[in-house]
Amino acid sequence: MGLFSYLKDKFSKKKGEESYVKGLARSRAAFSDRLALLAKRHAKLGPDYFEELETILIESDVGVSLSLRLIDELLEKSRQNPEMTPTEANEELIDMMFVSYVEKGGSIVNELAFEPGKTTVLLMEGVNGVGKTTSIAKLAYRYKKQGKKILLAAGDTFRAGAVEQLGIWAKRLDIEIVTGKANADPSSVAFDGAKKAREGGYDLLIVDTAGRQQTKANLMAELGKMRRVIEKELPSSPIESFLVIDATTGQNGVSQAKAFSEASPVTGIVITKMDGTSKGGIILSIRDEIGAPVRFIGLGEKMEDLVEFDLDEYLHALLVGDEHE
Ligand SMILES: Nc1nc2c(ncn2[C@@H]2O[C@H](COP(=O)(O)OP(=O)(O)OP(=O)(O)O)[C@@H](O)[C@H]2O)c(=O)[nH]1
Ligand SMILES: [Mg+2]
Repeated sequence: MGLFSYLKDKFSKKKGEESYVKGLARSRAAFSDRLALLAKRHAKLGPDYFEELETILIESDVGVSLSLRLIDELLEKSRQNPEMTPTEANEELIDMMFVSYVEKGGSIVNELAFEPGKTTVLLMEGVNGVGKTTSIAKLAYRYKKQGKKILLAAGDTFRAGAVEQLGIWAKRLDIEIVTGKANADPSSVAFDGAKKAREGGYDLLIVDTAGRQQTKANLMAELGKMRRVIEKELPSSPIESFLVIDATTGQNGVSQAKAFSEASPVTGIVITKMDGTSKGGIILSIRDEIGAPVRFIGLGEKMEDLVEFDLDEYLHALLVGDEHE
């Protein structure tokens, strides 16, 4: 049984996570509906079919290189099986998308790991405006609900208002926060946060970082320094760094993310604003270009609007939606 039928079957029995289906509604309309229409309009697989399919993939932000690889592979499969219909080809395509994600390897555990007696540190990185601070609030909310003792560090001292914005979230979530003065050295804030986390026995320290700096080199140097300060203060703590990417920025966001991941180690990706894009293929493209696993996705502005990434749920929501409800 192909993945498409498997997903349909699986989710018709167990209703898929609603937020996924809702959050990806625009992407589904742009991708799945177009695929279905394509299969309807073509009785046979031919050059027209493949050309249109390529356009759909690229327009859905699957990325040029992955799109071309998928098309090549599908062409090869259709040569081996000349009887293949467009509907079957579409189903093959979904299988191949699944494989392309999985074959990048790595852990599929998205949740942060906690070790007794240690503070897990999470650095949130990404260019300005992508949703770092909001995602920090969402993750803090998530782990607070799980009973974790959480500390925030307002390491974005570059942008006026950033400290205050995180402070508002901290208050709303009733979580402690460490702040520095405006234009303070972000590393000093990271240091204060790490020290307080160690002394206070916190389970999780989440550090906000600036998205903007005078130059990219400055930004990267700053992130490196923050990390070293934390490592020194919390030597045996697991440190994660999540790169936050705005789904609505498309391939531009992908190349920004690539530059970031080349300059500092990234252990996971958070893709925000999935609710605001019709180009849901960006998840596959990011995974293909950056390699790091997508750990969480943002589906709205509220603190509850963050879900753990799940490849099955994602593909289901993108392709099948709620037709079984
Ligand atoms: N629709 C939607 N909006 C989001 C999501 N995540 C963040 N936003 C919005 O995006 C805007 C920017 O979010 P911030 O969290 O301030 O982004 P940032 O990366 O911290 O920005 P800087 O601190 O300026 O670098 C805000 O208006 C958020 O409400 C999401 O998943 N969906
Ligand atoms: Mg911010």
